[in-house]
Parts: sequence; structure tokens; C-alpha cells
Amino acid sequence: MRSESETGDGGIGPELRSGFAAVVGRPNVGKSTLTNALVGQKVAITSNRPETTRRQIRGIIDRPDYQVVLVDTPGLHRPRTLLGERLNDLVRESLADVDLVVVCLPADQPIGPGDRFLLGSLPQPIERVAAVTKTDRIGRAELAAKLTAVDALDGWRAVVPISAAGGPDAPGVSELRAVLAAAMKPGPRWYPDGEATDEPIEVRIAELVREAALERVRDELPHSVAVLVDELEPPKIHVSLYVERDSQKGIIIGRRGVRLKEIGSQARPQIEALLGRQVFLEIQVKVAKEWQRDPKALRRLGF
Ligand SMILES: Nc1nc2c(ncn2[C@@H]2O[C@H](COP(=O)(O)OP(=O)(O)OP(=O)(O)O)[C@@H](O)[C@H]2O)c(=O)[nH]1
Ligand SMILES: [Mg+2]
Repeated sequence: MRSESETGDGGIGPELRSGFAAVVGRPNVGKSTLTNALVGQKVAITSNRPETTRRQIRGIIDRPDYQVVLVDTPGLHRPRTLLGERLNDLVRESLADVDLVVVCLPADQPIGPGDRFLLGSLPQPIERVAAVTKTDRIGRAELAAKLTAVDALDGWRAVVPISAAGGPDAPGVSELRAVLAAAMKPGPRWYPDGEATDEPIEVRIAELVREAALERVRDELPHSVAVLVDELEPPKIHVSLYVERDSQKGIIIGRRGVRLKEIGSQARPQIEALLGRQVFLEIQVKVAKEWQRDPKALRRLGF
């Protein structure tokens, strides 16, 4: 999958600097939002539910003189299910292959045992950059105190305050991009020019449907939702949306199918933008009993 291209333009152009950077942190701290802002494209779905990200998602920052491959990861947490354990394993695997780690610490929450556990589990030695996220949620004085506390926590290469919800040009995003670029070593262009992610298109489509569903359910249900694309023959796309119990099926479908229709209406235009064409999106809700705890079901769902 990885391809090397010419670097250095026969010695005339600048030498390319490149490498891999994992984006880590507790659940819901803004890792995927930050990844998307740095890349300048939505490569990972986001939501205000913890444990939204369930895979390693590569997002590529590609410039003439550098390429940073970001690896967005699930939030490191205390697992309650087999799925939770798998997600934590994914974080550890991601850490093994990277040159640098971006640790996301939310400005509006105190530094806690979860953050210390995470810092303790980083491979030694590895360069770390602290991204203090969601700075728009607190005042200036509070932010100054927060930055001091974060600074004292570890031997950071840099501590960058960020409000990534505003997109690629939001406060702190270009500063962090520059920090990452400066940390890269001479190396190959790992991905072809202009590629924002290596996620398969079926996975990106399934994730957009899951994101739309996450926004519309409460409590434990977000964890129970999984989505698979069964058929991709544009304009026809058939998707299965799995829940864990019969009772959850009705919640997702909603009265007279209204909620399911809303999920489709939110996901469809984004899928059309991705594919550059009109699509007919059919979503079927199915039950995969207790799939988060069932090794076979987890395997079928791609974990
Ligand atoms: N106000 C504000 N909200 C933010 C910011 N960044 C992220 N958020 C919100 O925080 C929530 C979580 O964001 P995500 O990017 O999904 O967080 P995550 O760390 O990837 O979460 P998991 O994948 O579940 O571990 C979403 O509702 C985002 O909109 C920010 O800079 N400011
Ligand atoms: Mg995420």
C-alpha cells in the first residue's frame, strides 16, 4: 500500500520531511475533530458521545515540503466490554508504529487519572506534543493556568492550545501543523499527492451513516450501533445498521420510520459529495445480539 515517490527533485527542490503521528487521548476530547482540521477534510466522524472512533484512521497532511500521516485513535478508557478492550488494543498498536504522539487534553476538564495512565503507557522514548483542545470553552485566565499545568505534566516538544471545532483555519490548528512539520525527519512521501486518507470507501460510507445515527440516540444506544455496507453499486447503496437488542430497533427506526429517514437524509448528501454522484441509500436495521461482547459478531463487524 505504501508507495515511495521521488524526494528532493533531483537535488534541486527542498528535501521532503515525513512521518507518522498518533493522535491520542481519553474518549470525547476532540481527537477526530482535530485530525479533520489538521487534514482540512472530514476523514473521521465525530460526535458528542464517547467512543465514537472505533478504528485507526489515517489522515494525511500533504504539502510540497512535508507529509505528516496522522493516526486518529479510539479514546483510551476503562473497558467494560470486549469491544472496549479491542479499542484500547488498537490505541496501543497505533503507538508502536509512530514517530510522534499528539496527546489531546481538553481545556475544560481537569487533568485526571485517565490522562496520567495514558502518559504512562506511551512508549519511551517518543516525542510528545500536547494539544490543549476546546479552548473556546474557557476564559483567558483559566486557559493560562491550564497551559501551565499541562506544561508541568511531561517533557513536551510543544504545548499548543487549540479550538479545532472551527475547522482548518481555527485558532491553533496551523500552529500545530507547523510543530508537526518541524518534527518530521527526511523521508519518503508515504501517500500519493492529494490523498486525504486511505480508508476504504465502504468504510467511510458506513461511518457517515453511523455518525448520523449517533446524533439521534441517547444513553447507551450509541455504543450498540454498528454499520456495514452490504452493496455498493452506485447509484444503489445498501447499508445494514446493527443494534444489539430488539427493543433498540424501534428506537432507531422511530415513529413511522421518521428517525431512520432523518439518518438517511443527513448521511446521503455527504456520501454523494464523497462519490461525486447521486445515490439511492437504503438502510436496513438489524439486530446482532450483544455484539459488543461476542467475539464472532465482532469479527463479522470488522473488529
Ligand atoms: N467547543 C468545542 N467543541 C469541540 C472542539 N473539538 C471537539 N469538540 C466537540 O467535542 C465532541 C467530541 O469530539 P470528537 O472529535 O468526536 O472527540 P474524540 O476524542 O475523537 O472522541 P472519541 O472518538 O469518542 O474518543 C464533539 O461534540 C465535538 O464537536 C472544540 O475545539 N471546541
Ligand atoms: Mg474520535
